Amino acid sequence: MVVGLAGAMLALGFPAAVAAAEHVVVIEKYSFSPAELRIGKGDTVTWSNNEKRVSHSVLFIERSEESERFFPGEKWSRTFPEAGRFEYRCGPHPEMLGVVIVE
Ligand SMILES: [Cu+2]
Repeated sequence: MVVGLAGAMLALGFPAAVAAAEHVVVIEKYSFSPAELRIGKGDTVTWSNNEKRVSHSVLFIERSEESERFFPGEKWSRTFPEAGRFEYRCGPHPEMLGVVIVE
């Protein structure tokens, strides 16, 4: 029986190649939607400010890492190469909370 390379790799437990995905979190009415987002390693999340006049940022609480403030119609993206739980809030509006869970 002849087994192709792909079949042999599957048999050995190699995962099929999966392209990194893009996800969008909409910011509107002072909230992140979805507030909880599960993604895969290597995926990118883009936060899109859909407000009428207020700017926001994305501040990763345990990492002291904050985006620039971005204004209505603007976006900010980050890629997540490592698994983990990334809780964040808006810098200027601490009541705005979200989390990215990288699996
Ligand atoms: Cu904000």
